[in-house]
Amino acid sequence: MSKPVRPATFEDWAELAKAELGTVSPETLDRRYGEMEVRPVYFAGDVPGEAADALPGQAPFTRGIRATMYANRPWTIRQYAGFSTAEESNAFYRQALERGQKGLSVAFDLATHRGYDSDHPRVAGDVGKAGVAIDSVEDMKALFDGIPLGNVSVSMTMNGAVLPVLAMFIVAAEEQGVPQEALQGTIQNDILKEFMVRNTYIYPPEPSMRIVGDVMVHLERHMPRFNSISISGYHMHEAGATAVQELAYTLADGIEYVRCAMARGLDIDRFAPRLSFFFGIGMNFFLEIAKLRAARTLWAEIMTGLGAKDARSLMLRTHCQTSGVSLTEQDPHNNVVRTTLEALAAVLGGTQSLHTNSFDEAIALPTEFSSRIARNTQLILQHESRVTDVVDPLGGSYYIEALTADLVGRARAMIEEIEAAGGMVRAVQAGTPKAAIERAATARQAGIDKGEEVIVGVNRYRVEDVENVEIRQIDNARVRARQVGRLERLRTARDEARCQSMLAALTEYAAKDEGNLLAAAIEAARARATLGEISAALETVFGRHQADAPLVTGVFAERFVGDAEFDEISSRIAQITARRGRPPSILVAKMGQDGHDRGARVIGSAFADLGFTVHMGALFETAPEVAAEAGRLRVDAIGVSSLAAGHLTLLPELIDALEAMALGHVRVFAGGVIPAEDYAALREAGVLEIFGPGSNVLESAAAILDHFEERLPN
Ligand code: 3CP
Repeated sequence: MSKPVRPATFEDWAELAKAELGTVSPETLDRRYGEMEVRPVYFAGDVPGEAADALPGQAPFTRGIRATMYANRPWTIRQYAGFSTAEESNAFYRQALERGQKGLSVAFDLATHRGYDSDHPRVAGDVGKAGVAIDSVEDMKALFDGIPLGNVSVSMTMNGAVLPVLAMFIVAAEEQGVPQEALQGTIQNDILKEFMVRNTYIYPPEPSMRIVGDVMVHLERHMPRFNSISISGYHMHEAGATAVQELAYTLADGIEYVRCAMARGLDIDRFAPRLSFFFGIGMNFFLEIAKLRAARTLWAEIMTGLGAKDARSLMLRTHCQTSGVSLTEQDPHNNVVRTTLEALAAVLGGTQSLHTNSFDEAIALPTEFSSRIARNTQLILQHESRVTDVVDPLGGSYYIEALTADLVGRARAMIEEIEAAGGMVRAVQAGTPKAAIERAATARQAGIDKGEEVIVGVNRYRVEDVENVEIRQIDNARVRARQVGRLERLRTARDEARCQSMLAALTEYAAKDEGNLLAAAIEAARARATLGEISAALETVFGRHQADAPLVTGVFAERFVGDAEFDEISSRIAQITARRGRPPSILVAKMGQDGHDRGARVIGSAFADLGFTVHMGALFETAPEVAAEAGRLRVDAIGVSSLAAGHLTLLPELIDALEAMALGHVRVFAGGVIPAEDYAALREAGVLEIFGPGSNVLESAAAILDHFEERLPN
């Protein structure tokens, strides 16, 4: 066949493909990505007309927010880090800056996130574990000791406890001689996604939105170089959202924040240039590139609709992080390859700032070695790969342009639907986005368990006896003791009357709905009120939010219709049920302040589909509370999901509490990010099975059933 003179079309290709495929139809090569379907090849006709004259640096910024992009200045290498005490994290930051990192990004521990001081009884297992413990201005000063806050931009991932943390940061800088006007950085301050997926909220949605607004107002007035919010899709991505969901929910959250600031009387073109975004970048290489291009395109359109005039208000500036969920515990050095691919996608998508994960993050906290490799991944991309030389190098690719347009169309439709139903605050309160993300996550897990989605080293090409990698362990009892001592000294040294009057003012502002809560928190921080005290002063008025979301059901079972292994497990459960007169029952529990509940909820949903009676425990319980709940519900087993390194403290505590309550017959299983070297200690404590990341749900269910069947009467 001679080459056609007109542009080639899909139909031309289909003819050639049919000849190659024989009896198989070319449609079998189509692939499904969530709600989308992609074909195996794209053509000029698939590229929307506007792509041809799109300019980088010009609205709608599909090709990038700057005309020169990385050709002039590469993205910021901004590694998220923090652990143990402020001093240890400070030493880590200083070394990272010396070794090529450009900006800082602070990870706070879960106690801090949830507004508790390190001496609070609810946080014994969490202090200093998944981030750095910060209780007071003194800790914040130690965290940035010797780091010039007027020059280095600092991102802080903080949402629930945004007021005390930002206040303490401002006061620490002030005492370093840097006025708030000169501070540069970003505060996450994105509470809506906390209610959907991340769970480090403190107060209910309404007062939480007031806090978001107060932060935006204060920053607009006093901190012009600080980004007042980092509207985050990352956590949705990690919770299993599809690309369309991540785009739509994130941008719809953005619309709410813009409205919130406008309702406070702020001028859109004054605050909008300081809104920033944060996306997760997974392994679907081209889809992730297109996602960033689509996000920029849509945001420019949305902001124009909301009345923005200044081009800077239309620009979607974003940070990206490679996907933690894509990392595997098995054969962990493969994670370097995964992270490199994801980082390249973020860069080809035009990110402003990037975090690359360390290869050991599915196992434990990063070590110095794994952190260096993660940082070097970006340095190699910047200095060796030449990908920075040309702006938007994939612009004009038939596939990338078609994919971008498809994502724009689908996410736009989803946003319109949310808006028509009253906006994202209402959707979050109704729980619809959370449920939709959970359905997507459960379907994906089923696809992995069935082997339809291949993960090298996990469900294919497994190797046994890979040597253990070195891991970082935090002695959290030591960190806690140190923090407790520091808190005692602080409380003795401060002017108590002044401190208490600042806290009382904060409570009054909260109750009367007047004043700016950030301004009041700054006063309290100056008077050496602690993070826990500032949070409690607000909690008195606002209360603490308790989530209560039903599990999605039927999604897992639907994917396994006719599957022999699924049916066998279901029938084992049916037999147990028949013999005992009730199904095996399990309480899926999270303990401490670890709110990462994606795994727990996917397991809960799948187990319910298999026939278990599943109770989802409340989040943030102590070990004795979980034991008491198990007693009240009369469950046979507890499945503890642990992702924030508290397992060595909390699981033995749970087993002791069960014994003390005469519930020693309740079997305890554990899953999550638990290093293999901790397995022996946990087994010794009485944990019957431990399921690491990447565990197959059906195999896990079968292992649990073995323990049930062992104790059944004949
Ligand atoms: C940039 N600049 C340029 C160019 N590019 N000037 C000339 N030519 C160029 N090509 C200028 C910018 O205008 C800016 O100056 C300065 O250089 C810095 O560039 P930037 O693009 O604004 O980059 P950065 O300061 O790094 O800010 C990036 C964003 C920020 C905007 C995305 O919000 C940010 O740093 N976000 C990070 C969020 C983060 O780290 N989150 C961690 C989540 P001006 O400022 O003067 O304009 S970690 C959560 C992990 C999971 C969990 O929750 O647990």
